[in-house]
Amino acid sequence: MPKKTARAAAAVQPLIAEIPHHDVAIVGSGFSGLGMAIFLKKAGRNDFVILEKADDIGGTWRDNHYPGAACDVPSHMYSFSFEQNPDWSRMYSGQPEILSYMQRCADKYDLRPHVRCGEELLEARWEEAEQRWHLQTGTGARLTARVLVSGIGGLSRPALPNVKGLDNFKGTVFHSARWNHDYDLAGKRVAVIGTGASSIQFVPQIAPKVGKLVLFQRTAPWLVPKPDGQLPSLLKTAFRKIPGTQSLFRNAIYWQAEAFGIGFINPKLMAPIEKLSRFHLARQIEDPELRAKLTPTYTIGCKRVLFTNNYYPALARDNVEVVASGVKEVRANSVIASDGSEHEVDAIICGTGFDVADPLGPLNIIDRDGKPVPHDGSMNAYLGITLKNLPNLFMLLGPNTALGHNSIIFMIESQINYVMQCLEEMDKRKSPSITVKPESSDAYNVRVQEELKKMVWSAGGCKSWYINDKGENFTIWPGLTWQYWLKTRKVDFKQMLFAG
Ligand code: N01
Repeated sequence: MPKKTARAAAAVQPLIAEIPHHDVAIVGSGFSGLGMAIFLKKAGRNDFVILEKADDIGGTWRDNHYPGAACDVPSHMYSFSFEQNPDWSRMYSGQPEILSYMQRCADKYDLRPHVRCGEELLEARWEEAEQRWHLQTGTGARLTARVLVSGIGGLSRPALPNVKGLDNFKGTVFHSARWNHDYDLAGKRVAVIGTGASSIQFVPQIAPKVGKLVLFQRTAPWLVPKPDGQLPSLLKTAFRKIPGTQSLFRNAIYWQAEAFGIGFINPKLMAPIEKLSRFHLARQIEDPELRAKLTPTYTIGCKRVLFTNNYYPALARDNVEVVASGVKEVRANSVIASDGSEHEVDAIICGTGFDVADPLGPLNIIDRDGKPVPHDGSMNAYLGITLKNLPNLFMLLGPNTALGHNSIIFMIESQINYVMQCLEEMDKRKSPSITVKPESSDAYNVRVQEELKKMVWSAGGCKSWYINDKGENFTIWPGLTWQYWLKTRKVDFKQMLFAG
Protein backbone atom coordinates (compact mmCIF):
# COMPACT_ATOMS: atom_id res chain seq x y z
CA MET A 1 0.00 0.00 0.00
CA PRO A 2 1.44 3.47 -0.81
CA LYS A 3 2.62 5.39 2.31
CA LYS A 4 -0.09 8.03 1.93
CA THR A 5 -2.81 5.37 1.66
CA ALA A 6 -1.44 3.50 4.68
CA ARG A 7 -1.41 6.68 6.79
CA ALA A 8 -4.98 7.51 5.78
CA ALA A 9 -6.07 3.95 6.55
CA ALA A 10 -4.48 4.12 10.01
CA ALA A 11 -6.22 7.43 10.69
CA VAL A 12 -9.69 6.06 10.03
CA GLN A 13 -9.22 2.77 11.91
CA PRO A 14 -10.75 3.98 15.21
CA LEU A 15 -13.78 5.40 13.36
CA ILE A 16 -14.65 2.12 11.67
CA ALA A 17 -13.78 -0.14 14.59
CA GLU A 18 -17.42 -0.57 15.61
CA ILE A 19 -18.72 -1.47 12.17
CA PRO A 20 -18.61 -5.24 11.57
CA HIS A 21 -15.96 -6.16 9.03
CA HIS A 22 -15.73 -9.26 6.85
CA ASP A 23 -13.11 -10.36 4.44
CA VAL A 24 -15.76 -11.07 1.79
CA ALA A 25 -19.36 -9.88 1.52
CA ILE A 26 -21.56 -11.79 -0.92
CA VAL A 27 -24.84 -10.31 -2.14
CA GLY A 28 -27.63 -12.83 -2.67
CA SER A 29 -28.10 -16.47 -1.83
CA GLY A 30 -29.14 -17.91 -5.16
CA PHE A 31 -26.95 -20.36 -7.06
CA SER A 32 -24.25 -17.66 -7.47
CA GLY A 33 -24.06 -16.62 -3.83
CA LEU A 34 -24.21 -20.16 -2.48
CA GLY A 35 -21.61 -21.39 -4.96
CA MET A 36 -19.24 -18.55 -4.03
CA ALA A 37 -19.69 -19.29 -0.34
CA ILE A 38 -18.97 -23.00 -0.85
CA PHE A 39 -15.74 -22.25 -2.70
CA LEU A 40 -14.64 -19.86 0.05
CA LYS A 41 -15.38 -22.48 2.71
CA LYS A 42 -13.54 -25.17 0.78
CA ALA A 43 -10.50 -22.86 0.61
CA GLY A 44 -10.62 -22.28 4.39
CA ARG A 45 -11.77 -18.68 3.94
CA ASN A 46 -14.46 -18.57 6.59
CA ASP A 47 -14.69 -14.83 7.18
CA PHE A 48 -17.58 -14.04 4.86
CA VAL A 49 -21.15 -12.86 5.10
CA ILE A 50 -24.06 -13.38 2.69
CA LEU A 51 -26.51 -10.48 2.52
CA GLU A 52 -29.94 -11.74 1.46
CA LYS A 53 -32.84 -9.35 0.95
CA ALA A 54 -35.54 -12.02 1.43
CA ASP A 55 -36.28 -14.11 4.49
CA ASP A 56 -34.71 -17.29 3.16
CA ILE A 57 -32.07 -18.51 0.74
CA GLY A 58 -32.72 -19.64 -2.84
CA GLY A 59 -32.84 -16.60 -5.14
CA THR A 60 -34.97 -17.04 -8.22
CA TRP A 61 -35.86 -20.61 -7.20
CA ARG A 62 -37.29 -19.32 -3.92
CA ASP A 63 -39.32 -16.59 -5.64
CA ASN A 64 -40.65 -18.41 -8.70
CA HIS A 65 -43.12 -20.90 -7.23
CA TYR A 66 -45.86 -20.46 -9.81
CA PRO A 67 -47.76 -23.64 -10.81
CA GLY A 68 -45.58 -25.72 -13.15
CA ALA A 69 -42.35 -23.80 -12.37
CA ALA A 70 -39.52 -25.99 -13.59
CA CYS A 71 -36.11 -25.67 -15.15
CA ASP A 72 -35.76 -25.85 -18.91
CA VAL A 73 -32.18 -27.14 -18.60
CA PRO A 74 -31.79 -30.81 -17.58
CA SER A 75 -31.19 -31.13 -13.83
CA HIS A 76 -28.02 -33.19 -14.13
CA MET A 77 -26.48 -30.15 -15.82
CA TYR A 78 -28.41 -27.51 -13.89
CA SER A 79 -26.60 -28.28 -10.63
CA PHE A 80 -23.12 -27.78 -9.20
CA SER A 81 -20.45 -29.97 -10.84
CA PHE A 82 -19.04 -30.72 -7.39
CA GLU A 83 -22.42 -31.60 -5.86
CA GLN A 84 -24.00 -33.91 -8.36
CA ASN A 85 -27.30 -35.41 -7.31
CA PRO A 86 -28.00 -39.00 -8.39
CA ASP A 87 -31.60 -38.71 -7.20
CA TRP A 88 -33.09 -36.07 -9.52
CA SER A 89 -36.59 -37.41 -10.07
CA ARG A 90 -37.00 -36.11 -13.61
CA MET A 91 -34.92 -35.00 -16.54
CA TYR A 92 -36.15 -31.42 -15.93
CA SER A 93 -36.92 -30.97 -12.25
CA GLY A 94 -39.56 -28.75 -10.79
CA GLN A 95 -38.97 -25.72 -8.57
CA PRO A 96 -39.54 -27.50 -5.21
CA GLU A 97 -36.89 -30.12 -6.01
CA ILE A 98 -34.36 -27.52 -7.19
CA LEU A 99 -34.94 -25.35 -4.12
CA SER A 100 -34.50 -28.31 -1.78
CA TYR A 101 -31.25 -29.22 -3.62
CA MET A 102 -30.00 -25.67 -2.91
CA GLN A 103 -31.06 -25.91 0.72
CA ARG A 104 -29.24 -29.25 1.05
CA CYS A 105 -26.06 -27.68 -0.37
CA ALA A 106 -26.35 -24.76 2.07
CA ASP A 107 -26.75 -27.17 5.00
CA LYS A 108 -23.98 -29.52 3.90
CA TYR A 109 -21.45 -26.67 3.81
CA ASP A 110 -22.91 -25.04 6.92
CA LEU A 111 -23.60 -21.77 5.11
CA ARG A 112 -26.69 -20.66 7.04
CA PRO A 113 -24.77 -19.07 9.93
CA HIS A 114 -23.17 -16.76 7.33
CA VAL A 115 -26.50 -15.60 5.87
CA ARG A 116 -28.06 -12.33 7.05
CA CYS A 117 -31.65 -12.47 5.81
CA GLY A 118 -33.80 -9.36 5.39
CA GLU A 119 -30.73 -7.30 4.51
CA GLU A 120 -30.95 -5.80 1.03
CA LEU A 121 -27.71 -4.12 0.05
CA LEU A 122 -28.56 -0.55 -0.99
CA GLU A 123 -25.19 1.15 -1.09
CA ALA A 124 -21.65 -0.07 -1.68
CA ARG A 125 -18.95 2.58 -1.53
CA TRP A 126 -15.29 1.85 -2.16
CA GLU A 127 -13.03 3.77 0.20
CA GLU A 128 -9.68 4.04 -1.52
CA ALA A 129 -7.89 5.22 1.63
CA GLU A 130 -9.08 2.21 3.59
CA GLN A 131 -8.97 -0.21 0.66
CA ARG A 132 -12.31 -1.65 1.61
CA TRP A 133 -16.00 -1.52 0.79
CA HIS A 134 -18.45 0.34 2.99
CA LEU A 135 -21.86 -1.27 2.78
CA GLN A 136 -25.27 -0.16 3.90
CA THR A 137 -28.42 -2.27 3.81
CA GLY A 138 -32.13 -1.46 3.73
CA THR A 139 -32.42 -1.91 7.49
CA GLY A 140 -29.78 0.76 7.99
CA ALA A 141 -27.15 -1.83 8.98
CA ARG A 142 -23.59 -0.89 8.05
CA LEU A 143 -20.64 -3.16 7.50
CA THR A 144 -17.34 -3.18 5.69
CA ALA A 145 -15.66 -5.80 3.54
CA ARG A 146 -12.35 -6.14 1.74
CA VAL A 147 -14.03 -7.90 -1.18
CA LEU A 148 -17.56 -7.59 -2.53
CA VAL A 149 -19.09 -10.34 -4.67
CA SER A 150 -22.42 -9.67 -6.36
CA GLY A 151 -24.66 -12.68 -6.82
CA ILE A 152 -27.69 -10.52 -7.56
CA GLY A 153 -28.51 -12.07 -10.94
CA GLY A 154 -30.53 -10.43 -13.68
CA LEU A 155 -33.89 -11.99 -12.93
CA SER A 156 -34.53 -10.88 -9.38
CA ARG A 157 -36.94 -7.96 -9.93
CA PRO A 158 -40.29 -8.75 -11.58
CA ALA A 159 -41.42 -6.27 -14.23
CA LEU A 160 -45.11 -5.36 -14.32
CA PRO A 161 -46.27 -4.15 -17.73
CA ASN A 162 -46.28 -0.42 -18.18
CA VAL A 163 -49.95 -0.30 -19.14
CA LYS A 164 -52.38 2.54 -18.57
CA GLY A 165 -54.96 1.80 -15.87
CA LEU A 166 -53.39 -1.30 -14.32
CA ASP A 167 -53.57 0.34 -10.87
CA ASN A 168 -57.30 0.96 -11.25
CA PHE A 169 -58.21 -2.66 -11.97
CA LYS A 170 -60.82 -3.81 -9.43
CA GLY A 171 -59.89 -7.50 -9.54
CA THR A 172 -56.70 -9.29 -8.52
CA VAL A 173 -53.34 -8.65 -10.19
CA PHE A 174 -50.11 -10.50 -9.58
CA HIS A 175 -46.83 -11.34 -11.32
CA SER A 176 -45.71 -14.90 -12.07
CA ALA A 177 -42.66 -14.41 -9.83
CA ARG A 178 -44.91 -13.33 -6.92
CA TRP A 179 -47.66 -15.92 -7.40
CA ASN A 180 -50.68 -15.39 -5.15
CA HIS A 181 -51.53 -18.93 -4.02
CA ASP A 182 -54.30 -17.59 -1.76
CA TYR A 183 -56.30 -16.46 -4.78
CA ASP A 184 -58.53 -19.31 -5.96
CA LEU A 185 -58.51 -19.32 -9.75
CA ALA A 186 -61.26 -21.94 -10.02
CA GLY A 187 -64.00 -20.79 -12.37
CA LYS A 188 -62.56 -17.26 -12.72
CA ARG A 189 -62.08 -15.23 -15.90
CA VAL A 190 -58.32 -14.70 -16.06
CA ALA A 191 -56.14 -12.57 -18.33
CA VAL A 192 -52.54 -13.69 -18.78
CA ILE A 193 -50.15 -11.13 -20.23
CA GLY A 194 -46.98 -12.49 -21.80
CA THR A 195 -45.90 -15.68 -23.55
CA GLY A 196 -42.30 -16.16 -22.34
CA ALA A 197 -40.55 -18.98 -20.48
CA SER A 198 -42.63 -18.51 -17.30
CA SER A 199 -46.01 -18.16 -18.99
CA ILE A 200 -45.64 -21.29 -21.11
CA GLN A 201 -45.11 -23.23 -17.87
CA PHE A 202 -48.04 -21.92 -15.80
CA VAL A 203 -50.69 -21.50 -18.54
CA PRO A 204 -51.12 -25.30 -19.02
CA GLN A 205 -51.46 -25.70 -15.24
CA ILE A 206 -54.18 -23.10 -14.74
CA ALA A 207 -56.11 -23.50 -18.00
CA PRO A 208 -58.13 -26.54 -16.82
CA LYS A 209 -59.06 -24.77 -13.55
CA VAL A 210 -60.15 -21.33 -14.67
CA GLY A 211 -63.55 -20.52 -16.19
CA LYS A 212 -61.98 -18.58 -19.04
CA LEU A 213 -58.38 -17.73 -19.88
CA VAL A 214 -57.54 -14.86 -22.24
CA LEU A 215 -53.89 -14.95 -23.25
CA PHE A 216 -52.37 -11.73 -24.55
CA GLN A 217 -49.53 -12.66 -26.88
CA ARG A 218 -47.52 -9.73 -28.19
CA THR A 219 -44.93 -11.92 -29.93
CA ALA A 220 -45.34 -15.63 -30.68
CA PRO A 221 -42.41 -17.63 -29.23
CA TRP A 222 -40.60 -20.52 -30.92
CA LEU A 223 -41.36 -23.71 -29.04
CA VAL A 224 -39.78 -27.15 -29.27
CA PRO A 225 -40.73 -30.43 -27.56
CA LYS A 226 -39.30 -30.93 -24.06
CA PRO A 227 -37.65 -34.34 -23.73
CA ASP A 228 -38.84 -34.61 -20.16
CA GLY A 229 -39.89 -37.58 -18.02
CA GLN A 230 -39.26 -39.46 -14.78
CA LEU A 231 -35.74 -40.85 -14.58
CA PRO A 232 -35.86 -44.66 -14.16
CA SER A 233 -34.70 -45.97 -10.77
CA LEU A 234 -32.24 -48.28 -12.53
CA LEU A 235 -30.45 -45.22 -13.92
CA LYS A 236 -30.37 -43.58 -10.49
CA THR A 237 -28.89 -46.75 -9.01
CA ALA A 238 -26.25 -46.76 -11.74
CA PHE A 239 -25.42 -43.12 -10.90
CA ARG A 240 -24.94 -44.08 -7.27
CA LYS A 241 -23.09 -47.38 -7.75
CA ILE A 242 -21.07 -47.14 -10.94
CA PRO A 243 -18.38 -44.47 -10.73
CA GLY A 244 -18.32 -42.06 -13.64
CA THR A 245 -21.82 -42.86 -14.94
CA GLN A 246 -23.34 -39.65 -13.72
CA SER A 247 -20.49 -37.53 -15.04
CA LEU A 248 -20.86 -39.26 -18.40
CA PHE A 249 -24.59 -38.46 -18.42
CA ARG A 250 -23.87 -34.84 -17.44
CA ASN A 251 -21.22 -34.51 -20.15
CA ALA A 252 -23.61 -35.89 -22.78
CA ILE A 253 -26.20 -33.24 -21.79
CA TYR A 254 -23.53 -30.54 -21.80
CA TRP A 255 -22.24 -31.27 -25.30
CA GLN A 256 -25.72 -31.67 -26.73
CA ALA A 257 -26.57 -28.19 -25.40
CA GLU A 258 -23.33 -26.79 -26.84
CA ALA A 259 -24.21 -28.25 -30.24
CA PHE A 260 -27.57 -26.45 -30.01
CA GLY A 261 -25.67 -23.25 -29.11
CA ILE A 262 -23.78 -23.26 -32.42
CA GLY A 263 -27.07 -22.21 -34.03
CA PHE A 264 -27.01 -18.90 -32.16
CA ILE A 265 -23.65 -18.08 -33.67
CA ASN A 266 -24.70 -19.15 -37.14
CA PRO A 267 -28.52 -18.99 -37.40
CA LYS A 268 -28.46 -20.93 -40.71
CA LEU A 269 -27.67 -23.98 -38.62
CA MET A 270 -30.95 -23.45 -36.76
CA ALA A 271 -32.91 -24.70 -39.78
CA PRO A 272 -33.51 -28.22 -38.36
CA ILE A 273 -34.66 -26.75 -35.01
CA GLU A 274 -37.01 -24.40 -36.84
CA LYS A 275 -38.39 -27.35 -38.80
CA LEU A 276 -38.92 -29.26 -35.56
CA SER A 277 -40.68 -26.27 -34.03
CA ARG A 278 -43.03 -25.88 -37.02
CA PHE A 279 -43.78 -29.61 -36.92
CA HIS A 280 -44.50 -29.37 -33.15
CA LEU A 281 -46.98 -26.56 -33.79
CA ALA A 282 -48.65 -28.31 -36.71
CA ARG A 283 -48.97 -31.57 -34.75
CA GLN A 284 -50.45 -29.96 -31.63
CA ILE A 285 -52.68 -27.25 -33.14
CA GLU A 286 -55.27 -28.35 -35.71
CA ASP A 287 -57.13 -25.04 -36.11
CA PRO A 288 -55.39 -23.13 -38.97
CA GLU A 289 -56.45 -19.75 -37.57
CA LEU A 290 -54.95 -20.45 -34.16
CA ARG A 291 -51.87 -21.98 -35.78
CA ALA A 292 -51.33 -18.79 -37.78
CA LYS A 293 -51.54 -16.70 -34.61
CA LEU A 294 -48.99 -18.94 -32.90
CA THR A 295 -46.47 -18.94 -35.76
CA PRO A 296 -43.42 -16.79 -34.93
CA THR A 297 -42.28 -14.18 -37.41
CA TYR A 298 -38.61 -13.74 -36.45
CA THR A 299 -35.52 -15.92 -36.75
CA ILE A 300 -35.52 -18.77 -34.27
CA GLY A 301 -33.09 -18.14 -31.41
CA CYS A 302 -33.53 -14.35 -31.40
CA LYS A 303 -35.63 -14.79 -28.25
CA ARG A 304 -35.20 -17.71 -25.88
CA VAL A 305 -36.29 -20.98 -27.54
CA LEU A 306 -38.84 -22.55 -25.19
CA PHE A 307 -39.21 -26.23 -24.35
CA THR A 308 -42.74 -27.50 -23.69
CA ASN A 309 -45.10 -30.34 -24.49
CA ASN A 310 -48.30 -29.05 -22.92
CA TYR A 311 -48.52 -25.36 -23.88
CA TYR A 312 -50.10 -25.65 -27.35
CA PRO A 313 -52.66 -28.26 -26.19
CA ALA A 314 -53.67 -25.85 -23.40
CA LEU A 315 -54.25 -23.08 -25.95
CA ALA A 316 -56.45 -25.38 -28.02
CA ARG A 317 -58.93 -25.75 -25.11
CA ASP A 318 -62.44 -24.31 -25.52
CA ASN A 319 -62.06 -22.05 -22.47
CA VAL A 320 -58.83 -20.44 -23.76
CA GLU A 321 -58.67 -17.50 -26.16
CA VAL A 322 -55.41 -16.28 -27.66
CA VAL A 323 -55.40 -12.57 -28.40
CA ALA A 324 -52.46 -12.02 -30.72
CA SER A 325 -51.86 -8.52 -29.51
CA GLY A 326 -50.29 -6.55 -26.70
CA VAL A 327 -52.30 -4.76 -24.04
CA LYS A 328 -53.33 -1.15 -24.58
CA GLU A 329 -55.21 -0.38 -21.42
CA VAL A 330 -56.68 -1.88 -18.29
CA ARG A 331 -60.08 -0.69 -17.03
CA ALA A 332 -61.88 -1.40 -13.75
CA ASN A 333 -63.14 -4.81 -14.92
CA SER A 334 -61.52 -5.45 -18.27
CA VAL A 335 -58.41 -5.50 -20.41
CA ILE A 336 -58.29 -3.67 -23.73
CA ALA A 337 -55.96 -5.27 -26.26
CA SER A 338 -53.88 -3.22 -28.71
CA ASP A 339 -56.22 -4.51 -31.45
CA GLY A 340 -59.08 -2.68 -29.67
CA SER A 341 -60.93 -5.75 -28.35
CA GLU A 342 -62.21 -5.60 -24.76
CA HIS A 343 -62.10 -8.62 -22.41
CA GLU A 344 -63.90 -8.69 -19.05
CA VAL A 345 -61.83 -10.52 -16.44
CA ASP A 346 -61.66 -11.14 -12.68
CA ALA A 347 -57.88 -11.41 -12.46
CA ILE A 348 -54.75 -10.47 -14.39
CA ILE A 349 -51.58 -12.56 -14.19
CA CYS A 350 -48.47 -10.90 -15.56
CA GLY A 351 -45.94 -13.29 -17.05
CA THR A 352 -44.10 -10.20 -18.20
CA GLY A 353 -40.55 -11.07 -17.17
CA PHE A 354 -38.01 -9.12 -15.21
CA ASP A 355 -36.43 -5.72 -14.99
CA VAL A 356 -33.10 -6.53 -16.61
CA ALA A 357 -32.33 -3.12 -18.10
CA ASP A 358 -30.86 -2.08 -14.76
CA PRO A 359 -29.08 -5.11 -13.31
CA LEU A 360 -28.25 -3.22 -10.11
CA GLY A 361 -31.83 -2.26 -9.23
CA PRO A 362 -31.81 -0.01 -6.18
CA LEU A 363 -28.15 -0.78 -5.40
CA ASN A 364 -25.98 2.30 -5.58
CA ILE A 365 -22.32 1.46 -6.20
CA ILE A 366 -19.80 4.25 -5.74
CA ASP A 367 -16.40 3.86 -7.35
CA ARG A 368 -12.92 4.84 -6.18
CA ASP A 369 -13.42 8.41 -7.49
CA GLY A 370 -16.66 8.82 -5.57
CA LYS A 371 -18.75 8.47 -8.76
CA PRO A 372 -21.91 6.31 -8.79
CA VAL A 373 -22.10 3.50 -11.34
CA PRO A 374 -24.75 4.68 -13.85
CA HIS A 375 -28.06 2.82 -13.95
CA ASP A 376 -28.49 3.30 -17.70
CA GLY A 377 -28.56 -0.28 -18.94
CA SER A 378 -25.07 -0.11 -20.42
CA MET A 379 -23.03 -1.59 -17.61
CA ASN A 380 -20.15 -3.64 -18.93
CA ALA A 381 -17.47 -5.66 -17.25
CA TYR A 382 -14.28 -7.46 -18.16
CA LEU A 383 -15.34 -11.05 -18.81
CA GLY A 384 -18.59 -10.02 -17.10
CA ILE A 385 -16.79 -10.21 -13.76
CA THR A 386 -14.61 -7.19 -12.93
CA LEU A 387 -15.36 -3.51 -13.55
CA LYS A 388 -12.93 -0.70 -14.14
CA ASN A 389 -12.44 1.72 -11.28
CA LEU A 390 -14.14 -0.67 -8.88
CA PRO A 391 -11.44 -2.56 -6.96
CA ASN A 392 -12.24 -5.86 -5.27
CA LEU A 393 -15.70 -6.01 -6.81
CA PHE A 394 -16.59 -9.23 -8.59
CA MET A 395 -19.85 -9.86 -10.38
CA LEU A 396 -21.31 -13.31 -10.83
CA LEU A 397 -23.60 -13.46 -13.86
CA GLY A 398 -22.56 -9.90 -14.65
CA PRO A 399 -22.96 -8.23 -18.06
CA ASN A 400 -22.73 -10.44 -21.17
CA THR A 401 -22.69 -13.76 -19.39
CA ALA A 402 -26.32 -14.89 -19.75
CA LEU A 403 -27.06 -17.87 -21.99
CA GLY A 404 -29.79 -19.07 -24.29
CA HIS A 405 -28.56 -22.63 -24.72
CA ASN A 406 -26.85 -24.22 -21.72
CA SER A 407 -26.70 -24.26 -17.93
CA ILE A 408 -26.01 -20.93 -16.30
CA ILE A 409 -24.46 -22.78 -13.37
CA PHE A 410 -21.54 -23.70 -15.62
CA MET A 411 -20.93 -19.95 -16.13
CA ILE A 412 -21.26 -19.27 -12.40
CA GLU A 413 -18.66 -21.92 -11.57
CA SER A 414 -16.24 -20.51 -14.17
CA GLN A 415 -16.65 -17.07 -12.59
CA ILE A 416 -16.19 -18.32 -9.04
CA ASN A 417 -12.99 -20.09 -10.08
CA TYR A 418 -11.81 -16.73 -11.51
CA VAL A 419 -12.62 -14.87 -8.28
CA MET A 420 -10.80 -17.48 -6.19
CA GLN A 421 -7.66 -17.05 -8.31
CA CYS A 422 -7.82 -13.28 -7.81
CA LEU A 423 -8.09 -13.70 -4.04
CA GLU A 424 -5.10 -16.06 -4.02
CA GLU A 425 -3.03 -13.71 -6.16
CA MET A 426 -3.80 -10.76 -3.86
CA ASP A 427 -2.60 -12.86 -0.92
CA LYS A 428 0.53 -13.91 -2.79
CA ARG A 429 1.39 -10.32 -3.70
CA LYS A 430 0.25 -9.03 -0.29
CA SER A 431 -1.87 -6.55 -2.19
CA PRO A 432 -5.04 -5.10 -0.65
CA SER A 433 -6.86 -4.73 -3.94
CA ILE A 434 -7.15 -5.78 -7.55
CA THR A 435 -8.83 -3.86 -10.40
CA VAL A 436 -9.09 -4.53 -14.10
CA LYS A 437 -7.07 -2.11 -16.26
CA PRO A 438 -9.53 0.32 -17.90
CA GLU A 439 -7.97 -0.21 -21.35
CA SER A 440 -8.28 -4.00 -21.03
CA SER A 441 -11.92 -3.74 -20.05
CA ASP A 442 -12.71 -1.28 -22.85
CA ALA A 443 -10.96 -3.34 -25.53
CA TYR A 444 -12.70 -6.51 -24.34
CA ASN A 445 -16.12 -4.89 -24.44
CA VAL A 446 -15.62 -3.40 -27.91
CA ARG A 447 -14.81 -6.93 -29.14
CA VAL A 448 -17.86 -8.41 -27.43
CA GLN A 449 -20.23 -5.83 -28.93
CA GLU A 450 -18.70 -6.31 -32.39
CA GLU A 451 -19.19 -10.07 -32.20
CA LEU A 452 -22.75 -9.73 -30.93
CA LYS A 453 -23.81 -7.51 -33.82
CA LYS A 454 -23.49 -10.46 -36.22
CA MET A 455 -25.41 -12.87 -34.05
CA VAL A 456 -29.05 -13.89 -34.01
CA TRP A 457 -30.03 -11.71 -31.03
CA SER A 458 -29.26 -8.56 -33.05
CA ALA A 459 -29.78 -9.88 -36.55
CA GLY A 460 -32.83 -12.09 -35.97
CA GLY A 461 -35.56 -9.45 -36.38
CA CYS A 462 -37.02 -9.54 -32.88
CA LYS A 463 -37.19 -7.19 -29.91
CA SER A 464 -36.03 -8.92 -26.76
CA TRP A 465 -34.92 -8.02 -23.25
CA TYR A 466 -31.36 -8.98 -24.26
CA ILE A 467 -31.02 -5.71 -26.24
CA ASN A 468 -31.26 -2.24 -24.71
CA ASP A 469 -32.94 0.83 -26.21
CA LYS A 470 -29.72 1.78 -28.03
CA GLY A 471 -29.51 -1.63 -29.71
CA GLU A 472 -26.61 -2.77 -27.53
CA ASN A 473 -26.54 -6.21 -25.96
CA PHE A 474 -25.10 -6.24 -22.45
CA THR A 475 -26.86 -9.46 -21.57
CA ILE A 476 -25.75 -12.45 -23.60
CA TRP A 477 -22.40 -14.23 -23.85
CA PRO A 478 -21.47 -14.25 -27.56
CA GLY A 479 -20.28 -17.81 -27.81
CA LEU A 480 -20.26 -21.30 -26.43
CA THR A 481 -19.74 -21.94 -22.74
CA TRP A 482 -16.49 -23.87 -23.19
CA GLN A 483 -15.08 -20.74 -24.83
CA TYR A 484 -15.99 -18.75 -21.72
CA TRP A 485 -14.44 -21.47 -19.54
CA LEU A 486 -11.22 -21.23 -21.59
CA LYS A 487 -11.07 -17.44 -21.12
CA THR A 488 -11.70 -17.56 -17.38
CA ARG A 489 -9.84 -20.78 -16.50
CA LYS A 490 -6.59 -18.95 -15.76
CA VAL A 491 -6.70 -15.26 -14.89
CA ASP A 492 -4.48 -13.13 -17.09
CA PHE A 493 -3.02 -10.92 -14.35
CA LYS A 494 -1.36 -8.71 -16.98
CA GLN A 495 -4.82 -7.18 -17.46
CA MET A 496 -5.07 -6.32 -13.77
CA LEU A 497 -3.78 -3.57 -11.50
CA PHE A 498 -2.72 -4.43 -7.96
CA ALA A 499 -2.56 -1.83 -5.19
CA GLY A 500 0.41 -1.67 -2.85
O1 N01 B 1 -40.19 -13.35 -19.15
P1 N01 B 1 -39.87 -12.97 -20.67
P2 N01 B 1 -40.29 -14.78 -18.46
N1 N01 B 1 -47.75 -6.17 -23.02
O2 N01 B 1 -39.24 -11.62 -20.59
C1 N01 B 1 -44.52 -10.07 -22.65
C2 N01 B 1 -35.81 -17.21 -17.28
N2 N01 B 1 -36.66 -18.35 -17.01
O3 N01 B 1 -40.58 -14.57 -17.02
O4 N01 B 1 -42.13 -11.13 -26.36
C3 N01 B 1 -47.82 -7.41 -23.52
O5 N01 B 1 -39.16 -14.05 -21.40
C4 N01 B 1 -43.39 -10.28 -23.59
O6 N01 B 1 -43.80 -10.01 -24.89
P3 N01 B 1 -42.70 -9.77 -26.07
C5 N01 B 1 -35.32 -17.24 -18.72
O7 N01 B 1 -34.01 -16.73 -18.80
C6 N01 B 1 -36.05 -19.52 -16.99
O8 N01 B 1 -41.18 -15.66 -19.19
O9 N01 B 1 -41.69 -8.83 -25.49
N3 N01 B 1 -46.88 -8.34 -23.34
C7 N01 B 1 -43.08 -11.76 -23.32
O10 N01 B 1 -43.94 -12.59 -24.03
C8 N01 B 1 -36.28 -16.30 -19.36
O11 N01 B 1 -35.80 -15.77 -20.55
C9 N01 B 1 -36.77 -20.64 -16.76
O12 N01 B 1 -43.47 -9.22 -27.18
C10 N01 B 1 -45.83 -7.99 -22.62
C11 N01 B 1 -43.37 -11.89 -21.84
O13 N01 B 1 -44.20 -10.79 -21.48
C12 N01 B 1 -36.48 -15.28 -18.24
O14 N01 B 1 -36.54 -16.06 -17.07
C13 N01 B 1 -38.14 -20.57 -16.56
C14 N01 B 1 -45.66 -6.71 -22.06
C15 N01 B 1 -42.13 -11.81 -20.98
O15 N01 B 1 -41.31 -12.88 -21.29
C16 N01 B 1 -37.73 -14.48 -18.29
O16 N01 B 1 -38.84 -15.32 -18.62
C17 N01 B 1 -38.77 -19.35 -16.59
C18 N01 B 1 -46.70 -5.78 -22.30
N4 N01 B 1 -46.62 -4.53 -21.83
C19 N01 B 1 -38.00 -18.22 -16.82
N5 N01 B 1 -44.49 -6.68 -21.38
C20 N01 B 1 -36.02 -21.91 -16.71
O17 N01 B 1 -36.62 -22.94 -16.85
C21 N01 B 1 -43.94 -7.89 -21.53
N6 N01 B 1 -44.74 -8.68 -22.27
C22 N01 B 1 -34.53 -21.90 -16.49
